[in-house]
Amino acid sequence: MISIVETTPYDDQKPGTSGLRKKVPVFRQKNYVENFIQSIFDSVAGFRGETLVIGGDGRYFNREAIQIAMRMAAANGFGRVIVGQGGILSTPAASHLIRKNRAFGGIILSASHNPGGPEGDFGIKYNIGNGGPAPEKLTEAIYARSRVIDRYATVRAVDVDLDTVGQLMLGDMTVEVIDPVADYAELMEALFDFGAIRALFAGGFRMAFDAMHAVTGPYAVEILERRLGAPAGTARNAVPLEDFGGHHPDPNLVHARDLYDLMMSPEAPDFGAASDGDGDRNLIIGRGIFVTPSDSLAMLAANAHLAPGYAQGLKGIARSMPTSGAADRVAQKRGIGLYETPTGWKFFGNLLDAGLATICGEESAGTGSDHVREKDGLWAVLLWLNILAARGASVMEIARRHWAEYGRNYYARHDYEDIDTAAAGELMAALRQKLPSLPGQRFGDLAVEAADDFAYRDPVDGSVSEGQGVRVLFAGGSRIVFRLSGTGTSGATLRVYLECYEPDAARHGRETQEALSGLIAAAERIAEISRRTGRDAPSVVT
Ligand code: VG1
Ligand code: CO
Repeated sequence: MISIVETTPYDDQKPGTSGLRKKVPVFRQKNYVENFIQSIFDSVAGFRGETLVIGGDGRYFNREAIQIAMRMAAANGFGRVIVGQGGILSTPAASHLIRKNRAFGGIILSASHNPGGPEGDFGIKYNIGNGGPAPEKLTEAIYARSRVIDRYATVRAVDVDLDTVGQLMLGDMTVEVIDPVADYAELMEALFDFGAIRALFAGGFRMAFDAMHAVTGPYAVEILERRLGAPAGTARNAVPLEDFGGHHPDPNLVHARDLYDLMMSPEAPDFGAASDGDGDRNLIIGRGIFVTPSDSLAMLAANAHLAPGYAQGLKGIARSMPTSGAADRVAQKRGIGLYETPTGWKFFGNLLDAGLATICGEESAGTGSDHVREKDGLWAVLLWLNILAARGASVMEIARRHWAEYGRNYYARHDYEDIDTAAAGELMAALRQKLPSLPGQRFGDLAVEAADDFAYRDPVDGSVSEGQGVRVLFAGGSRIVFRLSGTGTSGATLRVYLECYEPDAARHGRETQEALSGLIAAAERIAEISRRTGRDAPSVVT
């Protein structure tokens, strides 16, 4: 029944910030998926008879990839696969299932916010037994294996029926097709005060949740509408589509523009939110106010104790380096630890496992806690709802009071997408070369105090990750960070992160781009963005 198939390696199966992401036609090459999955199995040991969780964001090619993964799991000796009905599992739901079932690991099929479809993007990510993304040591081992792989194991069998909940056999392996939503919804109910949120909706509170035709649709309908009593239609675009309706399922001000426009209009409901392709990110918009993800992290951390799951307080807060320092001020005031990690959720796992941090976040709209080992879009939305219910205040009031107490970190990210890869590499190399000469230089009112290439030493296992982004730090706490995206699939994407701190409440009503204009000009002069990329403006500002 088991067959060993000869294969030849590909040289481009290097996982990025979050798994291996490529165009669908790349994944469709002969044995491309098989090579990568066998490379995962060859890089971990001790899974005979163990459980593997498999699911994806429902995008084009999801079902085919799942069938391949299940056959290979059976041939490689796994005892059981748990798979979401229809092949659906949001990333945080998969993380929860791995933990709950004490699974050996999980395979998540997703390219997250990247567009889908036959010419769109696809991705494969491996998560370890703690429910979190494979750490760098393991992704490097997988990549090394993929470069020499010469055979893979599979079983010959008809496709598993993914649409019927139930149990069946694939070779000697059990396959359990489960409801993708139930366990996750139960976990949310354990963390938050559903009674208070139900009362909020019963009192006429209105919300718009945009699932962007991605994986969170069924989760949002079940939790917001069925369990919390929000009116039908609160979850919009709630049916997952293989091509996300032709859109990018990226919850930012460009791709979730309709929601933003609604929230800024006179008809705005009380609360607006969206999630991305695989359900691990969130966008939070109050009536008349967009909450930057960095601010959202700080505000959630400052108010988390209002939710039953966090009533004991937080052990610490972790944020990725480019995320603004707003959360640092909350940590400082509470006297708890603040950890600054490289971009990507894989760096939070050790901190959460060791009990050093309870809440983590990234500027890219990822927020989460120790309830799983992934960022979690709906979790953030529900924590906001719990806080709104407990405080009886609007998003606008909560934000204003937060800034008045802690000061405001004006923040924006400017993305230059799909630029020439060589030009992007040269821009970063030139920046790195400039680092020693930057301190002491002035750009308008801004004086450079320090400049470096961020390196991280994991406080738990001592591993070091270098080259994680160029930081230019100015006197007074303003800063610019430059890094290249590790999730794109065509050309390169330059991300420029801009931040300045304003303690004076009288100056908290400024327009963000205006507050950052000095930094925007300095970024151009320091990195020569327009000359090197041929672009005079970013493609996306968030
Ligand atoms: C981006 C974000 C990063 C996030 C990653 C995966 O990475 O900046 O914060 O962890 O996407 O998120 P990069 O390397 O392109 O900057 V997801 O929701 O797209 O899996
Ligand atoms: Co995502």
